[in-house]
Amino acid sequence: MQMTWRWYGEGNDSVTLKQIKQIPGVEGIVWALHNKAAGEVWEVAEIEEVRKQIEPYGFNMDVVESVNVHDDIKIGLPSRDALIENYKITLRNLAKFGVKVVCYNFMPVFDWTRTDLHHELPDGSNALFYEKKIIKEDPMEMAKYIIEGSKGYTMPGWEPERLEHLQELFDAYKPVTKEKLWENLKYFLEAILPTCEECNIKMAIHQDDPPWDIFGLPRLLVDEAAIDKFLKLVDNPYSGLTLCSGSLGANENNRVANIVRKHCDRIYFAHVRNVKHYEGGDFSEVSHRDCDGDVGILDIVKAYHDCGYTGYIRPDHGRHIWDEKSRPGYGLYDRALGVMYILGIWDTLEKFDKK
Ligand code: DNO
Ligand code: MN
Repeated sequence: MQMTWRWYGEGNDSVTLKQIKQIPGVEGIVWALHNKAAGEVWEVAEIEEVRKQIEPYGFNMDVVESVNVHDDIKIGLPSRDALIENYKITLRNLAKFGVKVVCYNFMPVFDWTRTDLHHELPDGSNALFYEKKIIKEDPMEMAKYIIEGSKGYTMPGWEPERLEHLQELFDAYKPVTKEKLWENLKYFLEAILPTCEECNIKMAIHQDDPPWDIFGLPRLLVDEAAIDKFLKLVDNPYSGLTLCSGSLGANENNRVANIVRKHCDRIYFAHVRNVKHYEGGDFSEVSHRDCDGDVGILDIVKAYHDCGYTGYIRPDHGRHIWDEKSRPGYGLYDRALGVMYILGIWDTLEKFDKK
């Protein structure tokens, strides 16, 4: 496997490349053009700017997270074809820089949703928290609540420009049933996969977070059965998974290690994150240490190791510790501990459990 680190870019992240360089084992920066709205072409000159920042540190830029999919594509509007053409141009431009994996998601309207971005854990650290009863029926109210709590950082999918059109967006989604959303996902993949083959870029879908329907919007990638269905929907090796243990793990019935063992050859990017369950479906993000949460981090990393996983991996969100001020879930310290924990398990398995 290859250890990576998600970085939001110069001036857009509290963590510096110099700091990342000092974390043992990190080989690649997982990056994106975060100023781009979904549907816009990523121009070569803009990608070149990022390359100039990353390469002097000796990191690869093989993985992009994410090239977001425009809602018109998810809804299946006639405008989707032009937007898909833009997506293909972006893929071709990324290929010029050697990009190998593009992470994306197919969640309607929002990326991940939490109700508290600074929930205090018993040890005094803060973490992202989801409490079912706080999820407001009105997504606009929810958006306000989240923006206030995010301390100035814009969360992916919750950008103020997008939220201005929230009601229109919700109206447009009204006819989109789960079946329709699957069809639209299939349409999107069938349209872009020839370009992926030509560019040698693997598409890696991220699961929905939380893995159940919210605000009346359908959600597809929520469990093992849905992942099985997805991989059969378009059975092409250029379409695979970003397997996110934290997103799936929010549902206590999901056994992520089983999914790793079953689909290892179609996993191109691994997100390792731990989650603790509370009564009634509430959950908190916690440290990466196995016993601090419920997703089975040791089983998951062992499953990757047993399968001879050679893809990209990263710690996912971290807690906020040691008074760090950072983008929610994306500080330096706890994610660096996550890297060391994952590498600690991996190195131990390499040395003592060689098959
Ligand atoms: C949460 C994060 C996500 C992810 C996007 C990918 O688990 O990994 O925000 O970046 O959903 O498109
Ligand atoms: Mn993730």
